[in-house]
Amino acid sequence: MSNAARIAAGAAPLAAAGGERAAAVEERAAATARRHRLEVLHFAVAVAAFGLAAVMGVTQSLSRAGFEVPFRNEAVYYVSMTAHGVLMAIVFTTFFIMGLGYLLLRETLGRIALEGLAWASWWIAVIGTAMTTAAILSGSSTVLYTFYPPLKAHWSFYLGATLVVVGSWGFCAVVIASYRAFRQANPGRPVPLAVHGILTTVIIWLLATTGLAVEDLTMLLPWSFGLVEKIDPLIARTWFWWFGHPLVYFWLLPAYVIWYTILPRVAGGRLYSDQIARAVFVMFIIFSTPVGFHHQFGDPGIGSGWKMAHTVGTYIIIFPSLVTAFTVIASLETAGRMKGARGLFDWIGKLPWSDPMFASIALAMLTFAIGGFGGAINAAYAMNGMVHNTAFIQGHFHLTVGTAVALTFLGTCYWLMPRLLGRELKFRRLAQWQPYLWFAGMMMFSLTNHITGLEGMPRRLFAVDYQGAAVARQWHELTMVSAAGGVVLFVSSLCFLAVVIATAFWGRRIEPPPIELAVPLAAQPATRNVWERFGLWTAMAVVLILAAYAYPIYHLYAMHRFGSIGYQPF
Ligand code: HAS
Ligand code: CU1
Repeated sequence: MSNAARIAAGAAPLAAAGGERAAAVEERAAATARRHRLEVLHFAVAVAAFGLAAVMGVTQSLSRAGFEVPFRNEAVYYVSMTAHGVLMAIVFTTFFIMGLGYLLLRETLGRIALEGLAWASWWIAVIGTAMTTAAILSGSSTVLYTFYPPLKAHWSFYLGATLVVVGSWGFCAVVIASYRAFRQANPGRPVPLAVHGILTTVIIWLLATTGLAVEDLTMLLPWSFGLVEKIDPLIARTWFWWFGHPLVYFWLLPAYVIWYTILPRVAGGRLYSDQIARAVFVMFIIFSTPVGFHHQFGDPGIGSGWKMAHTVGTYIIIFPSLVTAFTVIASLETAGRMKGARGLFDWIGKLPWSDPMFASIALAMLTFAIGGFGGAINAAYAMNGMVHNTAFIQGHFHLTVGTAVALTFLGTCYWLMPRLLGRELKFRRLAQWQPYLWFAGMMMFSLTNHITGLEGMPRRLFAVDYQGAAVARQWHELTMVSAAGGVVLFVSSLCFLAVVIATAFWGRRIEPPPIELAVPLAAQPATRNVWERFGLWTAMAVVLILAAYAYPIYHLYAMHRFGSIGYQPF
């Protein structure tokens, strides 16, 4: 129809209609972005922390291999490593997880309870992050991300970290309040799976951070303020690992939420089983905390029987991840079959490998299969003696938190941006390449670290040449490969940052696609069942934690303690 004919028929001219449509899309995109401001600001902090930490990561891997990067010396290396660990492992992850949690509450429950508290918590966590980062970069707090005493940081480091945790507790309160509001409004109805998973994450985080709070409030803060002169490193480490192990599931479970509730849909299939997923989350509540001694096999003062008990717990906590492997692979198989695959393995080829989110998560999962296997090695008392404090461990955690979790989060950003900002992804090609680069870089980086670790190379090492010592010669070539891996990872990070920044500021406005979660293969039960007895599961977790920790901790406090003054090596 020509414009004249359209006008005669009472319709708007084409150009005007197109313009109106574009304006309407623009308006809807802007409204979506306004609606998701809280989540977007959380993701923005996460991405900023990631970017800063990525720069540090590449300089460290080069420095370790002996390359003369700018400002290279021991002090700068350890400042950089502290910042890299804190920004990647704590800030990037925690802000991403909080943003994801708020988004899933808003989308699946319709609203977030206590949104004012959510905003206040964001501010508190941002201020805490700024304090801690400033303390690290000033050089006064070179304590690495585990901040073991007697290494001593400036009080602002500990206070800033405390504020980040306080902010995360605000997030926990919001999740719990939203869940309670849902239950009141929907008696008997099960909560959506995504919220089930986020609530589980929050319960684990609250159980975990109790240990950190004790370490911080009774030991690190008074010591750093000068109120006490000495600190007991062993007791501090014990409280730290009460926190530090379940911390890894605080990172992992939001990734599992994505694998269970978003990935099957992105792949074009169904979630294999909603009920198995819920059971998996419950197992994590019960078993993820009472296992911390697997980080302390080498520590004196803790009985070997207790270490054995925590080892058993560690092997139990592997089980829900094996079940997850089964369930997500089965879900992906449904996707391939729905697209016509008939053979044993041809469904794999039918998966959307050029979709940046799918590729990120599929590669994250493949990586986790290796990292999880390494975890089982770490957890064996005798084998741990071989790998503890060696490069094997940094290999392990770059596969787990550094890829299974981080690459899942990066891939999810590609999926989120059009939906939260109403903007089309810029540089789609880069987004498609980025996960593959990450995977390749991480294999070069981490597998070599596993091997050099077995050859005895310590972790957290400024330079691997040991000033020409013979033992260091066998590490040399593999460390070069590892450094090259660091460079590939950095290129991958730059691709990610380019896509995300360009999309956020200059992406074309589009109609925001709907946020749709995976549908399970079999209909899920219409009423709440045993998996939703969160009170019961938490009570069981508390009993197990007390059984695993009460006596060993009592014993540590009852022993004669000498304590140590603080050290600031640089
Ligand atoms: Fe660990 C040390 C044991 C999991 C992180 N771990 C660390 C440290 C970090 C860390 C950061 O027992 C260093 C701490 C430090 O600085 O000192 N870890 C385990 C065990 C598991 C485990 C048993 N770790 C994780 C996760 C982490 C993480 C998850 C972060 C997110 N870890 C240890 C021990 C130490 C340790 C010791 C202390 C070592 C020492 O001496 O210092 C288990 O939870 C792992 C179970 C996982 C699996 C894998 C399941 C696979 C899945 C994917 C399958 C899908 C596929 C899809 C293959 C059994 C779910 C492919 C198909 C397609 C078509 C795509
Ligand atoms: Cu652990």
